[in-house]
Amino acid sequence: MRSLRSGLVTLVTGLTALGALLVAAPGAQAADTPLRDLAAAKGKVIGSAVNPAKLTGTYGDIAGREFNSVTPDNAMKWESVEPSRGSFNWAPADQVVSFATAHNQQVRGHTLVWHSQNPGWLANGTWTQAQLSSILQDHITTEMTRYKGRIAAWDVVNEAFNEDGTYRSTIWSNGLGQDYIAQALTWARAADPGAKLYINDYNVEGVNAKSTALYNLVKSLKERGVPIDGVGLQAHLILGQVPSSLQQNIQRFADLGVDVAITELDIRMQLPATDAKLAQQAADYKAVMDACVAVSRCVGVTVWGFTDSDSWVPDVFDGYGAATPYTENFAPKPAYYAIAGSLGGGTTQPPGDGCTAVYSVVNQWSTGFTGQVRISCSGGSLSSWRANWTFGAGQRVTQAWNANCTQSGTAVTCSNASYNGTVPDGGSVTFGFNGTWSGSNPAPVVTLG
Ligand code: 9MR
Repeated sequence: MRSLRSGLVTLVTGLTALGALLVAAPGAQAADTPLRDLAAAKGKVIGSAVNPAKLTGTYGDIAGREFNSVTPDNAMKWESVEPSRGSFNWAPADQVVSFATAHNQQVRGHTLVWHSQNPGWLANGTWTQAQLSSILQDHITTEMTRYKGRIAAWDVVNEAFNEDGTYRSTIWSNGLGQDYIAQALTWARAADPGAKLYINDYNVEGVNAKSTALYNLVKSLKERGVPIDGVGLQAHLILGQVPSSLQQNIQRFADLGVDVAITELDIRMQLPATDAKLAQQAADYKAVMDACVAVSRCVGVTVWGFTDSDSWVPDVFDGYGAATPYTENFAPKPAYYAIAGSLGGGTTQPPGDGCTAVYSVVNQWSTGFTGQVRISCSGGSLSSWRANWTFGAGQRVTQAWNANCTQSGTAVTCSNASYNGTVPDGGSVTFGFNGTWSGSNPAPVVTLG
């Protein structure tokens, strides 16, 4: 048994009628070596989609520290950059590019030619083929020229195929014919010859009808001398369903002479997240990472948002979430350590590995509340513990039981009592306290240390 020296744990908000309970996060801090350093040592990219409005504070710190590539989640899409014709809004996209420059990161440009998130003026307009062609060429040229030299890779064409491998019916395929893809790539090369040009899609991670259609397209583009540098496998995956042919599929694209990138990785689960599901998710993340690491032309992996509070999944898949490597309170999840492990960092979860702390409010009245912290271990153990947190809204602890608690300013430290320092593997310890609050009573992030 070891004493837990450090460990970022957390959580809880979402009280069910003040009923309590909540999520557990792994009892650990980020591994010593940031993911980006591990990735760089392997010559790989580890990236995240980022929301430019959030790139400050803890979110910005993690984005800058852990990743060597960023992809704007929405800021470079057509509806974002040209909401009305001829009127451009580059500010959010600029923010991402400046952040990347400041943090010595690559940028993946996303995305130039898509059926979705196009501005109304474009989607609802009536265009001749010639007009549509010149609108598309202008768009590609304008956006790529603005960021020329600062974008490592562009998702030039996004989601061109149906699940059965036929071409998706879109404003582009309908208006310009299937060769819009070759035209777009050719215009893109002319606009920024230094950027790697990708075709990106989802449900093309394993060998299947859709990925085979993409394969055949890339093969024919290469044969025709159309500029194409890479294939993006989005990888919006479901827990326990990493395709077994992932590495084989990456390899067959690589063998065509193009790079491959995992561009939008997330692995969703039915909520609530449990330890077992988080362990499965870690194994799934590792499988994806390992497949990329194993193929030299797989340039790297980008996650589609790095925290669970920053993921598209809960908005789109009812009852699903927890798809990213960090909890919504920025605690690294087992998936984080799986990524680190695959990149050669070992699965170096700090002491206290397997121990989690859960903060909850069990009762609340006009000026006071009763709080509880439960420390549980599964796959680890503790011989002593200390739980630390900062109250964010002026709350104060007035009395505690089953722990010795002190508060200085906003900082609270609770250490074990003489009789409950031991938390065996598979066991748990709970302590409680009364406190005061006014205005709001948000749940703090708890650090075990
Ligand atoms: O993360 C994006 C989300 O905020 C948008 O609402 C959504 C709209 O389609 O697009 C999300 O990103 C998508 C990406 O651009 C292309 N592949 C699928 C991603 C998830 O929907």
